Amino acid sequence: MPTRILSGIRPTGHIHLGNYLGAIRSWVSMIDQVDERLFCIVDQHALTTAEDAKDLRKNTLTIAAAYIASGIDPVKNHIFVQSHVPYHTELAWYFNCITPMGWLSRMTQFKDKAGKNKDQAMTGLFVYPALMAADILIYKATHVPVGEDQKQHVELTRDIAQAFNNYVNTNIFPLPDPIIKSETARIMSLRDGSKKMSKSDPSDYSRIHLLDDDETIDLKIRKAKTDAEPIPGSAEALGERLEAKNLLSLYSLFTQKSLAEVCLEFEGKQFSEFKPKLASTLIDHLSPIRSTMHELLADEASLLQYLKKGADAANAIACKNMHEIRQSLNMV
Ligand code: AQP
Repeated sequence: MPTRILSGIRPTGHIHLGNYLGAIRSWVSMIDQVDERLFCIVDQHALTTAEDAKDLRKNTLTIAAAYIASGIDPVKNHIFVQSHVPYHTELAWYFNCITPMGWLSRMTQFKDKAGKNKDQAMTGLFVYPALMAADILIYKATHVPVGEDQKQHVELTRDIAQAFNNYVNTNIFPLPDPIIKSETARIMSLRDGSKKMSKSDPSDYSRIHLLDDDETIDLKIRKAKTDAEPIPGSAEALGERLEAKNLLSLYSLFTQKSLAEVCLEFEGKQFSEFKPKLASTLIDHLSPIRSTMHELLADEASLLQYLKKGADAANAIACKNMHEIRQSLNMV
């Protein structure tokens, strides 16, 4: 069977280093190993949390620019906006009809985002994993590269695919495999090493945005939380020093050195000495991406053209699959 990957990012705020390392950079690394690649900007998912829906247009275009600037060629890959392919929401409805509420109630993201008062949570937030399953299965994607936080949703997608196959008594959908790279699975907040870096964290200092200028990157790294201990000579000796481990891991990810090598390189040094090195490494890597993003965003017509090309290709695949799905459901 040909391999096809699908993944996406919600346009809910400032795209950050966690999205870049956990998602985009890992997609780029697998482009040559997969037959077909679809990269979506999942704008309909942004509507599940109302406060994130403002600036939807700007955020959608910024994520498209981030994909391209990070090395996803819009000619060889399909980059598109979820709402430009209406088959996603159609398939999500069919999935809603065969997905027990108990499965959705178990999703930890729903529990986290709905908070204590679940009765007041919106239906869209509750059924969002069924739409995510549709995003993946409408293309019969075989692999889904994601960060650790999305693993549970990909596992649910497999359950939904199997339930649908059983319902129509045909193996219409493949059971997609999550691809999670352990080194980048969870990039942590710069303010609290026990929390993942996230767009919804109220503190801008908790994350590096892909559009941050050099001075801001430098400032955020200088202000990043650490401890008073010197850097140890081995990764094991970092123990529970979560913030220290996060910063050293970031350096390791951008220098292609192992965490053990980084610890040896800086053994006995204070973080005040390490932080400028980390900041300049990040700036060297991120500033060309930022410049390209600005160029792409300044030429909106070309960016929209790329998204149209991606949506046309995605619609063609989805239309063919939807025909088969409707037939399997005995629709006229
Ligand atoms: N901190 C992270 N480390 C590694 N990977 C991450 N991802 C997100 N944060 C990290 C991965 O980025 C992809 C797209 O994420 P998303 O925007 O669709 O949803 P999210 O996981 O909810 O991201 P945020 O930043 O935390 O958004 P908010 O705050 O709006 O909920 C996914 O593959 C995700 O794993």
